Amino acid sequence: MTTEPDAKLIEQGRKLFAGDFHFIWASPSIETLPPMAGVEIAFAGRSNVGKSSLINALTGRNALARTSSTPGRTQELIFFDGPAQAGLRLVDMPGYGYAAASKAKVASWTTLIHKYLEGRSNLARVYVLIDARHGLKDVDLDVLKTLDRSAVSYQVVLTKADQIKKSELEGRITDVRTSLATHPAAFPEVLATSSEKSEGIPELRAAMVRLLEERR
Ligand SMILES: Nc1nc2c(ncn2[C@@H]2O[C@H](COP(=O)(O)OP(=O)(O)OP(=O)(O)O)[C@@H](O)[C@H]2O)c(=O)[nH]1
Ligand SMILES: [Mg+2]
Repeated sequence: MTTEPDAKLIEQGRKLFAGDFHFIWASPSIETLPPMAGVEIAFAGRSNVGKSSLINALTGRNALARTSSTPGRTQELIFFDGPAQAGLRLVDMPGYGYAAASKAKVASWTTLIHKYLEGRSNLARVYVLIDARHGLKDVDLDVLKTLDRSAVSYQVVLTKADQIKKSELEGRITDVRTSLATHPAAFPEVLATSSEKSEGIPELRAAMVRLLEERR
């Protein structure tokens, strides 16, 4: 399903995310981003896909990022800093493709998302979250195109893996991998996660440790 990260990286990931992660900044617009510092990793995806929940699962905190069962919860770019020596910053993004919000709001979020993904030089990785039940949609493909254009490395992470059967999940992973073959900036591997059941969380932490090591 995914390449097995070694035990050492998993342990380093556990330690890194056992440290203190805290809110530092919220940006409603591209003009109000915080000064760049450290390695930034962003979580993008359709509204309600589970971005904020994944950040909470990674950091082991129930309410670091605000979650909600109704879409459109996160309305700004929310920045969280990790332990001081780690130099890691996580960014919870507003969701895209939320049909029930006003046209003006959707347009403003979409512009913010694309502008941020295009032009942030310390943005080291974007995790593009896809609901394991639904797979890639057109709005996701628009975001992948922006990431390909800006050459930001990204990886697809399936969420809510607890909601479908193992066999179905395997099929979904294969489908997404096939679609990613035509995207130059995409990681070929697809990670399956469940924030509810903590599945795939140690592996995702390990992937971020590896990225930090590469950036040092
Ligand atoms: N079963 C299950 N539900 C999940 C999982 N992750 C998130 N959810 C649920 O999905 C809903 C949306 O989660 P959020 O984390 O708020 O989603 P988001 O992507 O941040 O949403 P916006 O900020 O509105 O774009 C909540 O009701 C979560 O409890 C998961 O792994 N499994
Ligand atoms: Mg959110």
